[in-house]
Amino acid sequence: LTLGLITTSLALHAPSQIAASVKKHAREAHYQVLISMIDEHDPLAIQQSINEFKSQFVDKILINVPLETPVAQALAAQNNDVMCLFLDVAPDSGVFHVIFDPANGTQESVKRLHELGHHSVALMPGPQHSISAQLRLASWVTSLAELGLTPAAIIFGSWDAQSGYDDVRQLIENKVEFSAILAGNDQMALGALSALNQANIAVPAQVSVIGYDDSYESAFFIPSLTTVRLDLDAQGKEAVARVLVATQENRPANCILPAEFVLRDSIL
Ligand code: IPT
Repeated sequence: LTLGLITTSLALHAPSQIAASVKKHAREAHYQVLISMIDEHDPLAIQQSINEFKSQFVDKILINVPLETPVAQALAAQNNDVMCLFLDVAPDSGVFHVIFDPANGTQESVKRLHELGHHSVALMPGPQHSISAQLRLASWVTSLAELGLTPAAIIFGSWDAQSGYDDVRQLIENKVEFSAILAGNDQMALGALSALNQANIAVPAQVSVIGYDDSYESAFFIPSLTTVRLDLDAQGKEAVARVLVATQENRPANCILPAEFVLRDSIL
């Protein structure tokens, strides 16, 4: 009994935690997991991995690769002889999925900053090619607009600490005025904290920072990081449970997990 997992780089926070969760919950159901790690920009690589799984008679496949709706729909349609469940697609994609709500934690982050009196918020989403980064960005922008605000700046990153560091250096260099930063994930927020510290900008006294993910380390950043929690173990568990019982005739409902705001010391 084997389950397939197609994932982007396991060096990143979420993919590694999701893989660990999938392994654990699959084992409890007496399934082993075959992992195929691919380059995230390449839909052909996903199809190749699916073909390899098929040739090994693996017919239940979890796909944790950021996919825009047309690509996800095409993959699902081309592979209707196996059961594919998607972990990084838009809520309205129409494909079988277990994902996080891209709006509730992002809305709450903007609301909290506004309540604290912030009007100049710089947005540092993850990579532009990631559907989740796009959806989080869209939700920040909409939430700001509802309060009559426009972002002080938008600079994309690449999920890693270096990109958060580089983004803040760029804001400073371009003399952008900002009193708060919304980062695409906690690793980027860590890089941002480091660049702010180096520029003698105090967090949270001068600039507030909010991350996303709630990685295990985030409570130990200096200052401890306010963020949005993704329960990645719950995502793996729900995904395994759903894909294992799914048949072409009887597919369980999709699942949208909440992304919860976590208040710590990095905002004021
Ligand atoms: C998303 C994480 O929030 C981000 O930090 C990064 O690890 C990314 O995954 C990698 O693709 S969470 C994902 C389930 C949308």
